Amino acid sequence: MIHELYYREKEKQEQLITRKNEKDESFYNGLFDRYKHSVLNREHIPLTWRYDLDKESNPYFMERQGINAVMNSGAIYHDGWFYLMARIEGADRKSFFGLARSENGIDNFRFVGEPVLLDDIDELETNVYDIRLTEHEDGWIYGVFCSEKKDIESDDLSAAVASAGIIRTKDLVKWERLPNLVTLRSPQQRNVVLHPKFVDGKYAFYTRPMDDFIDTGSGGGIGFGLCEDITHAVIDEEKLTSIRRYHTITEAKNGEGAVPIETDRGWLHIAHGVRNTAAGLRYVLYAYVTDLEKPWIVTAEPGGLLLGPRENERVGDVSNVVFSNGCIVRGDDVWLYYAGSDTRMYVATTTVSKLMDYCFNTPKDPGRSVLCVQKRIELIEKNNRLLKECKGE
Ligand code: M1P
Repeated sequence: MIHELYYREKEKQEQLITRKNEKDESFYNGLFDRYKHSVLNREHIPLTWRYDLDKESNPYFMERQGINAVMNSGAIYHDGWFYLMARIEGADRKSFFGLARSENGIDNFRFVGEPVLLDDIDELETNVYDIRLTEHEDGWIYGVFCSEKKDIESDDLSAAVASAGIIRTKDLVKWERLPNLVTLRSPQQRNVVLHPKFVDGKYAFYTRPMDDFIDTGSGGGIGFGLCEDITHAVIDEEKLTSIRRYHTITEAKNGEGAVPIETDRGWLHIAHGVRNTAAGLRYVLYAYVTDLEKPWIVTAEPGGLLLGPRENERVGDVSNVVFSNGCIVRGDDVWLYYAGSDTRMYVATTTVSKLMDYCFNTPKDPGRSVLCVQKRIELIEKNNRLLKECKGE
């Protein structure tokens, strides 16, 4: 017999799922809109994924398999739906993937099917997370995610090895697992993103070479590498693309975020940059553009952050973090999905035109305060001249 509390909790969840999400009018920057509510959080997870509904075996109607967070989600528009492939973190800290979909990309996201059961290709793999979904010109939809296992060479209990796992599908239902990406010159990888087009006839990946599980060490930034065969993906050389710099938002580390967006002026990238503070690492989003033919060559690099954690977004399991691994583009419109503090998912909406204007017309980080002040004074003086002229209108 189904526990009566199931119906009460189901009704509460229904209200949450069908709640309208509106623009947060208290925020304005001319570039994107934020929204009042998160688009996905742990309360969106179907009750059947968490509770045993049977009154006999679960008399207290207790969560038997709790969920801690819903975060870093890949995104894709497919068959008329906005899909998020969410990183769902169980109460046991293990993450897995689940698909939620919505008709407008802003609200009414509802999980569909069951959690994705990956082919078990390595019994040492402990955790999987942060998938990026790429609709590739070869006809497949690929998911590239972080596959993590304990570093058995180390005595440190926290020492782990991260690499990029690869799955592919045609329908978002049946997933085929391919061998993990091998990067011959980098011992660790996270934030690996498959480029949607062949480059020089090869599969192209944005990588994030690291010497260590947490620190990127000598890894100078986001890498770019080619491989011949995605069914046995091996990258030898990794060129650097968006590099880390002292006293910028990428000083501690950076990583590719969403799949790059093709525009007539180049590939538009949304990435994350990390800096250290007394309160720990601070993650923000930034944007850059690369050349259409040579998508590792940076052609526009606006200074500073595109989107940083604000208000509720700042608070969660890993506070002061925004992280994006998925965008959806339809025509000129962009839905930028990002997680707040490793806890819940948000959306910001903008357009490709606005993002490109931002990328090409925001001053580059000049690297020193005195130069930043000079740049700002130029802006103020220009505005003052304009205000003076317009007074006489
Ligand atoms: O906690 C913030 C993020 O930390 C890692 O990202 P990165 O590899 O760039 O440091 C990941 O664990 C990511 O999932 C997490 O959101």
